[in-house]
Amino acid sequence: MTMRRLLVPALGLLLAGVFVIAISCSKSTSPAGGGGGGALELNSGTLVNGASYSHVFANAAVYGYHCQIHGTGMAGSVTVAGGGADSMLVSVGPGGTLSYSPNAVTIKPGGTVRWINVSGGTNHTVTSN
Ligand SMILES: [Cu+2]
Repeated sequence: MTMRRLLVPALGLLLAGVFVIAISCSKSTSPAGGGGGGALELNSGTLVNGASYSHVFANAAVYGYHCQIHGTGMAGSVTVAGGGADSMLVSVGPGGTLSYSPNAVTIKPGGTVRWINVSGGTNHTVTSN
């Protein structure tokens, strides 16, 4: 009888504890205000004609990017791997085209890529996919 009197409140406390843990878990997994993804690897903002943007890539991976103004039809990639170049220069919008040239480059970890808008008058961006 006394055991049962002790067990019922103890079970109640245990269930209350599980409930609180469940609530805190659901809170931690839901994104807060659309954030939580971290900063973009590449985020040049608007590059006017003649403007350039440089980025140092610390880690080996393939980094896809596109132009936020013209969409994913204007896209390129940076492969960061051992044996790659120290640095690369990419022309943005050459000849008025919606393209990056070269649109695929390979650099080593710690290497730098510099993009320069050579469009002659069209704004572009370099933005991670
Ligand atoms: Cu563009």
